[in-house]
Amino acid sequence: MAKLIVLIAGVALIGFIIWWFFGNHAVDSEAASVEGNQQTVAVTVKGGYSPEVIELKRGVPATLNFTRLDSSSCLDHVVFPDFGVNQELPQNQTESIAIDTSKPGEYAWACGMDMFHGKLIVK
Ligand SMILES: [Cu+2]
Repeated sequence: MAKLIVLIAGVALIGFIIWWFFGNHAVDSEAASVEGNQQTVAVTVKGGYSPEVIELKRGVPATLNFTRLDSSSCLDHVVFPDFGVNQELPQNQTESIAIDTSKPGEYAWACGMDMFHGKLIVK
């Protein structure tokens, strides 16, 4: 009986480890929720970007709401070179950034020093 419990606990632990490493955490990706003719995604800035990959629907006006919780000055700007955006992100405030979704493709964004990265996928 004790052996069985150990076995079950072991299997559960292995399952948890597999989920932890290979589950949804692996790529922190999110598709925008479309409401009417508008899509929005909330991005939390804390030691990086969450989600760091965002899928947008082509042709639907998109707004990204960045909220910086991180106190590091490294993350106090977010830059979208393809859209000519260099937005300041004051700590504990939400800044909205409008994204042009007319052209499908992949668009990278980064912090002001190009150390932390994220990606938009318009399709
Ligand atoms: Cu930085």
